Amino acid sequence: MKRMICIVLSVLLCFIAGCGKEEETHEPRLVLGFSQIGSESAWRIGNTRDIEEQAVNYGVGLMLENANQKQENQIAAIRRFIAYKVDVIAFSPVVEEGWDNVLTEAKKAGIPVILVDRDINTDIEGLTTCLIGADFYEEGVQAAEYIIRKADSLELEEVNIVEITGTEDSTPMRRRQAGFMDTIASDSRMHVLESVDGDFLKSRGTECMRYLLEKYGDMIDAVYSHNDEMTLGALKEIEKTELIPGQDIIIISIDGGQEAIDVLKEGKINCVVECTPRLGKALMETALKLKRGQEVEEVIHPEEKVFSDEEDVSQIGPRGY
Ligand code: GYE
Repeated sequence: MKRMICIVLSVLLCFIAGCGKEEETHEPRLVLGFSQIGSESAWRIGNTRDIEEQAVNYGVGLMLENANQKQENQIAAIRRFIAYKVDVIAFSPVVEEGWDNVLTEAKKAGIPVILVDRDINTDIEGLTTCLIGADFYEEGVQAAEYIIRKADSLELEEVNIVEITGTEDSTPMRRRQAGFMDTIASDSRMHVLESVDGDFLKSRGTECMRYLLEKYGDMIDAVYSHNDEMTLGALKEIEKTELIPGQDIIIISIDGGQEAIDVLKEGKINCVVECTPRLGKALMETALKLKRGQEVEEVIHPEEKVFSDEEDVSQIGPRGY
């Protein structure tokens, strides 16, 4: 009951905040139900904040629900959005499988669905309208191309890599791994000793690194971690040993949040592939188009950069997440 009151209040507030804008731009008002995965990382918290801010900017009434990493909570949230008859549903699926039933219900109710950040895997056509999120495969390619360049510049004959992966069966985990593996496959110097599941969490990054260091010790030449949180957690563990991160072990991360960029500047991380959480603007514009019955682009990938010790990292500005 309390939650429902909160949702209704926030929708009302968004309407009020958006009213001025509405008159100025003559945009139709709409209610957008958004199911967020959780608060597991700086990326995720930045993404939630951006969506909230852009909803206010665009005069969109936002019903935001945080699923605390659980697919069943996301399914329940989507069902509430359907019952509430929101205009558009958006969600960031924690994993790719298991959405057919609830999305078929949304389709029957005539509510368009936007995928934000992550994708789904389904055999049913037309359950979702579009995807707004990063090209995770390309991020994996970028990470691999960095390690290949690094091996060239250090004239390494062999590179033993350990991989700390994101949430099992999630899109960024699958595609960041695939892009990386496909790219290093043609370089005989590269060996992946082991890939371990760090679930995108800092605490798991520490646990995974402890396990990997116990098992492989100073055989490890490089760590490829699927997000900043796990990288920061792994660093804590490496710093307990004699090994110097950034020198004895090459560290590659993905996301590009402030904390990781600060550590990159200290030289303890070698490369950070950017993944921007700023998807709110594209989300609001797409939701408004759907409400007006206009065509939308099937996939919207934001532009992303790579930050590394190959450039003057002291010049990287504030990240905002
Ligand atoms: O890299 C990670 C987060 O899906 C792109 O999820 C997102 C990932 C991001 O928790 O930090």
